[in-house]
Formats: sequence, structure tokens, C-alpha cells
Amino acid sequence: MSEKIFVTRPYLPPLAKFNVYLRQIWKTKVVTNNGYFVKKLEDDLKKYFGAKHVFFVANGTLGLQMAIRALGLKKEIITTPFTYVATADSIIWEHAKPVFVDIDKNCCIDPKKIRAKITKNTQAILAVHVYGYPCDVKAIDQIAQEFNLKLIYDAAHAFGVEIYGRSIATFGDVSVFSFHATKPFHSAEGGAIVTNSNQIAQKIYHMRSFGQPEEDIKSLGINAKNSEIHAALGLCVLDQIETILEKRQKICDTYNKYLKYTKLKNPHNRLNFKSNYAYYPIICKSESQLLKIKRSLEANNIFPRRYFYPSINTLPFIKGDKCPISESIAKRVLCLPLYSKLALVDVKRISKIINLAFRQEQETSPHKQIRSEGNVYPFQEL
Ligand code: T4K
Repeated sequence: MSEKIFVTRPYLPPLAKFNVYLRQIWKTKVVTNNGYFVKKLEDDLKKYFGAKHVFFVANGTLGLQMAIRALGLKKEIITTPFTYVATADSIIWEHAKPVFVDIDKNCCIDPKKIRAKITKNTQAILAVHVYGYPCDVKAIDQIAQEFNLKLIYDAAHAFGVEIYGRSIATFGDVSVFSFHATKPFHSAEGGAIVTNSNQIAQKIYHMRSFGQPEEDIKSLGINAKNSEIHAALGLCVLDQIETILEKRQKICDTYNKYLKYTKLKNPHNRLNFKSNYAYYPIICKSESQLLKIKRSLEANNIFPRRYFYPSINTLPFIKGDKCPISESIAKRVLCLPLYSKLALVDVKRISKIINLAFRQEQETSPHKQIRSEGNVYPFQEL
């Protein structure tokens, strides 16, 4: 049996390179609390994003929570159900209420459906650039301005993405990234809060470090700092990011070439934006077809993941309004292995297994069932 292939693997720099950073940390004995490497990573990221303020934090979830708190949000926040649970968790953890709006063909929140969900209690929109596909930022920004709502982007998947010639990090009041090991850019654990607002930045600066970033305690805070060791790893990955993204692009191109059924191909190269090739989702015709494909891959030691299942509005501890498109897609979407060291021969092999399973399932399934479950395709018109 061939070696296991996982949905992702972190890019790891050569140990000798990482050791150079570690030696310096050992020498100075500064391992945390806003040391040299944390500041350097933040400065490098400011340049990379073209943004005024970047805060390196312990993880993306805490980043979202701090953004919600810094904006003073305690009532209703309009968000998407098609995301990782951390998005809604952050809202609820901060004692605000998520109000779910269904998704568009791009798997992101549908701006056309937002207005109908705005009430007198709505304070903000928290949109997610799912899979690194940018939300319709122009339309969402217009709604936020019209109704005087705060706008947070969960950019956990979107490091390196650009749209309209700008980094995705520069839209909205605040953008929050995850630097978890499963992301194309990572620092093992970590995240970043990005904003161009001095006022928000001041609040985050205090909040991140117990409300006591220097000697005086200025406000209520939390410990969301990250360490010198994490920052050092981040710096080692950051100077390789273009190569990492190029390799990921080749893998996506190879899937696009060998996956036979057009509905399975994803839109990285068809949308008008600079992609980071973060995920390769395929949308099956039915959940039974997805399970068949998943089983066929697993029998070959290949482990895709059901990102994102279930639709968050259906979780028993959340119970949001119905979102039929998100609920349908969540049952049928499967993310294929994608990481810079994945061999192209393996991508071809994975595609062949999927093509076979897809065809066999199509031949054996009652036509009616496939039609009734498969009438919603976010990618179909792209
Ligand atoms: N918003 C959104 C939209 C998000 O997707 C996330 C997180 C957040 C906010 C919050 O950001 P953080 O607080 O996490 O910074 C992962 C990640 O833990 C999570 O960061 C991510 N999104 C979510 C979508 O997925 P799992 O449960 O898939 O990880 P795991 O451990 O099953 O790993 C998947 C595969 O990756 C493994 O089968 C093998 C490989 N792997 C994983 C790790 C951790 C490695 O080879 N090495 C590793 O160290 O959660």
C-alpha cells in the first residue's frame, strides 16, 4: 500500500534555516512578549498586505473574538453558515448573535440576501472568504455603508489573495487571518488581525496583552500574544510564500486537467482574482456520491476532508434560520489533498480514482435522486 496522503501537510522550512532563528532566540533569551521576531513578522506582513496595522496573535479564533470586542458588537451579526465553526463560535463566545445569510455561487455570503436579514439590532457583517475565494467585497461594503454596519472579514483561508489589485486584507474595518499549520502560510499556530483604523488598532494593541501592553493597565484584556518561536517559523515560511503558492497552483491545474467531469473542477483560474490555491473543493451531485468517492479514496490511503460540513446553522447548539444552498453544498462538498509537496503523479492518480467512482455512482444511482439533490451548483456559472 502506498504512503498515506492527507488533505494537507504544512510546508516546513529546512531545519538548518529555522535553527539560525532559534540560535538567536537562545542567545537573547527573549521567547515571548513582543520580541524582535514578532515585531519583524508584523512589519513584513504590513508590507506584504499593504496595510497600516498588523497584530500577530495566538490563533485566528482569538483574532475574530478580539475584532468583535474591539468593534463593540453585542447584538446581531450577519454571517455565513458555510464556514468552519470557529466563525460562529467567535460571535457566540462574545455574547453576540449570528444571523445566517445563505451563500452565492462562489460559496461566500450572498450580498443579495443580506438586506432582508437586517433588523434594528444588526450591528455588523462578518463575511468569510471561503476557500480563499473573495466575497463580493464591493456589494458587501456598499450595504455596510448604507446601514452603518461594521464589517469584519474572516480571511482565515485567504492569505496571499488579491482582488482589484489590492490585498484581500485591506477590505472592511478589520480582516482576520489564521496561520494554523493547515494553511498555505502558517506559523504552526497563530493568526493576524489587520486594520487600517488607528482607533481599532489601539484597542487591539491593549487587548492582546492583558490590557497592559506596557507598564500601565489600560483596559480589560486577554492573553492573545504569540511567541518568538512561532514568529520565527512564520518568517521562514513567509520568504517562501511565492514558491509555495506556485506549487499549489500547479496541483490545482493538474486536478483541473485530469478530473473528467466539469462540475468537479474548481474555479481558481476562472475567477478574476489572484488566488492562493488554498483548497481544492469538489461538489458532488449527492451526499451518497460524495461518500462513495471518499470511501474509494480512503481505500487507497488518500484522506480528503469534508470542509465544511455540516452547514453551521444546523448545529444543535446554534439553530439558525434555514439556508438551503449552504445546507445542500455542505452535504456534497469534499476537499481534495493539496499541499506544496504533493507529487503531480499522485494528483493524477487521485483524479482517476474520483473519475471512476463518479462514473460508477452515476451509473448505479436512481436518476431522480441525483437530480433532486444536485440542483444547486455554486461554481456552475463561473
Ligand atoms: N475561520 C475559518 C473560516 C477557519 O477555517 C478557521 C480555522 C478559523 C476561523 C480559526 O482559525 P484558527 O483559530 O484555527 O487559527 C483545521 C484547523 O485546525 C483550523 O485552523 C481550520 N480553520 C480548519 C478548517 O481546519 P482540522 O480539524 O482539519 O485539522 P487536522 O488536525 O485534522 O488536520 C488536517 C490534516 O492536516 C491532517 O489529516 C494531517 C495534516 N496535518 C495537520 C496538522 C495540524 C499535518 O500534517 N500536520 C499538522 O500539524 O482543523
